[in-house]
Amino acid sequence: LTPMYLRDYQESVYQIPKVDLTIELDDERTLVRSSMTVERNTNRVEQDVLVLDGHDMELVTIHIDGVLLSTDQYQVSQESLIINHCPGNFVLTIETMINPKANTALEGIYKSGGAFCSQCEAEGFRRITYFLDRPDVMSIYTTTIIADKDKYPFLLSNGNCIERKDLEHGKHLVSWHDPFHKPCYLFALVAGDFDLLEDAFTTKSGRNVDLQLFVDKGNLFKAHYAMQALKDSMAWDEQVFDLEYDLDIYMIVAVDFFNMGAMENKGLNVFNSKYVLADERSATDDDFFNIQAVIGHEYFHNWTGNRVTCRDWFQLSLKEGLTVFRDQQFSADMHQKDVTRINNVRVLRAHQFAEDAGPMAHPIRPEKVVEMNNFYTLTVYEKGSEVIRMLHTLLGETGFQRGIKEYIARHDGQAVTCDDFINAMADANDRDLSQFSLWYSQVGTPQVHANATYDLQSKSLSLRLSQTPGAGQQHPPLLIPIGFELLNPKTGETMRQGVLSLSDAAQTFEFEELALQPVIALLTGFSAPVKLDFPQSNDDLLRIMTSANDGFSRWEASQSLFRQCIANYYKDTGYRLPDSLQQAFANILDADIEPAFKALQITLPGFAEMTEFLQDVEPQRLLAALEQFEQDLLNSQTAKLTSIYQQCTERLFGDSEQASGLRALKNACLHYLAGDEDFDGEVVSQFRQARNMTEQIAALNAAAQYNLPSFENINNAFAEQWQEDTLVMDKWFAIQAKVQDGNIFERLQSLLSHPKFSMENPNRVRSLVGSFANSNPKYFHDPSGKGYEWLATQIAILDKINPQVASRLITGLIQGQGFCQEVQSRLRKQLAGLQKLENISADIGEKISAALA
Ligand code: DPP
Ligand code: ZN
Repeated sequence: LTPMYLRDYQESVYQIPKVDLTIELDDERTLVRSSMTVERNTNRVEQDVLVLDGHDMELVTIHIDGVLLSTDQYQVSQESLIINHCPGNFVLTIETMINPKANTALEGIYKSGGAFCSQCEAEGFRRITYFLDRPDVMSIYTTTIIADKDKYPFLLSNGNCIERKDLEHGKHLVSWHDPFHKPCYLFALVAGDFDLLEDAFTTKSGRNVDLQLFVDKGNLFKAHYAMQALKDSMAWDEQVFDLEYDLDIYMIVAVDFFNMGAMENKGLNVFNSKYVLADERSATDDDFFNIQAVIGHEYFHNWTGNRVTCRDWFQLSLKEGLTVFRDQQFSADMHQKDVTRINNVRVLRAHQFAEDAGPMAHPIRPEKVVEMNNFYTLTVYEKGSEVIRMLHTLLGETGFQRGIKEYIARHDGQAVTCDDFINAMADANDRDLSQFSLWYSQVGTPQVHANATYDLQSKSLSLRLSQTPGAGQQHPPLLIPIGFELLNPKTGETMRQGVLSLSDAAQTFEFEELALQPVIALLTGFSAPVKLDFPQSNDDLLRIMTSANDGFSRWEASQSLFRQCIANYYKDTGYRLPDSLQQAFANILDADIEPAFKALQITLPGFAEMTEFLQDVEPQRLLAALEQFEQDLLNSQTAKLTSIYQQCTERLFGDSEQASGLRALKNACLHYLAGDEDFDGEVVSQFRQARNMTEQIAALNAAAQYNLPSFENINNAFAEQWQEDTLVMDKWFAIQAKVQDGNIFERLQSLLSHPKFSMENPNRVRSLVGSFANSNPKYFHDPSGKGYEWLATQIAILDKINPQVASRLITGLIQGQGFCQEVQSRLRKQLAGLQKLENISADIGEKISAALA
């Protein structure tokens, strides 16, 4: 396990300005001929050795300027091809043979069902041919694909199609030319037989762009929403960022076997079908939301990622943090701002905070990497986006856009660093952002402590803020924007609001001329990715909950009340719901607020969020506390919950934003109500009468959650109804893994040999194995250690098939830091066992070593 360090970065001695690829597709013997123009950018003859990256393929021939090299002129190893005594400028032609069918790692070129497709980010191109597989080597690609015409009528690659012709033996050839320089990680190839949805978009400067969406045969009816999302993304990026699309064609292909969500290859996005295919009957409101967000995300990469790319992989957040920020802003504009923001924060706090406190904690710009695939993390993506958001807060929308313009003007066509980005933002706004840039190198979640005193005499408020690094970390003070709102305690009116810049270890902010002692909402909009330590009375929280302008703060106040109460249940098993909480909960239920917002307000902090909030957590005790709290809330408000549930049902119609809000609220109520077995009949009728997947799956989920009498019955009905729809069957597998039933381990075991399950398909694996580890805390943390053992067993199997997927699933085993010692030692036992695996991958190897260190 040899790490690479950011500090060791060196420019490439060679560049490859031009690549011509000819790829003759075959299941097991695909021939790749790569003809490259190579240029050395130094005159030093001692640097005449060219080291190309390559992995897992057969080298057929090498030519330099048309002359075949003999074997003493180069060396091939597991990971590279070394060519000695190269001239300064030359044409290098390499033929390699690869086996797409045997490629279960799903990097490079592989088969997904009947189609060939590719995935090159981060380092997959080296599995196609020998190359300088690093993002600062950028080339103009011409790609020719040859394949059987019947089986593979569509042959696709990046850029514009320049040639098509039929060949003998039933084959055909298609050539593509991409006029933009790009790193090899953005190369893509697809060959298959698809249904095609076509549309067009006229850019604001009046150019026509053909839009093509390729899906598996028979799935066209599920492609319309994604197409609309693409057009909305294109229009939004023009309106908000003044960025226009640059090629004449934009293609998206949906495939079933995919390690990630989707991939932004220039002009030819490849998508996990989960983020394309949807119709009301088979997809939930969340699915629709995510499809739009991921389509947007990949589209937005065209400028932030493709036109301006990363110099090296340590800079990944340069494109990902920025592009996540862009997709979150897009979603917020397309839906309800507050609701979108709250959901972003929930993910961050439940999962990124844990990562940042765990053994794989790293800055948003990592400094040390063993396996790059391990750094496509919540930290690089979600915290990276929060860092961009803080910049947006500090500079304002106008200043931020000025900075983006400058960044693109300076760096279009280049491979750059996070520092280049910050410098462009700083220069465009005449600001010194050197302190801010510490966010790129710090590790851990900082804490902000707040303390307020009001002086009646002078009518002034003094707010003392201080900051401390995350546990076990040390770094100089950060620049932290702290949003605030001062509320009149009597009327709830906003007396002041704004953003404070906390830049010292401790600072005091004074507010004058406040006739009354205000209630303070701090960290409004979740203005920084920190933990806020600001104890507030229930009265203050209730005031914020009902009166703050800021939606995040209203929601957060209710969550604070809940978290505090759950902590009391956790500490004292005899604790019961206080009247004040009953009243608060009733007030939320009665409030005249948007249904989607109310749904979030009555959704309790989950197991993962609470683990962040407590120390040395005993999982079963926390689960019992959560369960009892929920039960007590239900008992105190059964009538109100039932009546809202019924009202929502009556008012539900269609696919509008309003309807999805009502569904969210209805299902949030259902989540409580199903805790009473008497509600079983209602659950069944919701299941049977459902007009869409949101309602149907919520009913099945509730039945599984409480193991209701009807569960097996509707569970089987669901599997029967949807057996032919793999994406819906993924939802079913996920539910099987969450059933609250002592026989869960037998159930899981038998599902591994279910005809619809396959360890080779990442979506299936994530649905069954991932859902168990992440969403069934009760049995995952079974005191017998069986849950950990079952997960470890699956990881060992998967590591041989697809190390990237194995590595994603290991999170539950390595992030034990919030739990008590017994749990931690049980987890370590499983990790120690896994560490002994023969030929362990760098992917899980890196994480296990970090966890056991
Ligand atoms: N496809 C992944 C993403 O868009 C990696 N670039 O985030
Ligand atoms: Zn991305």
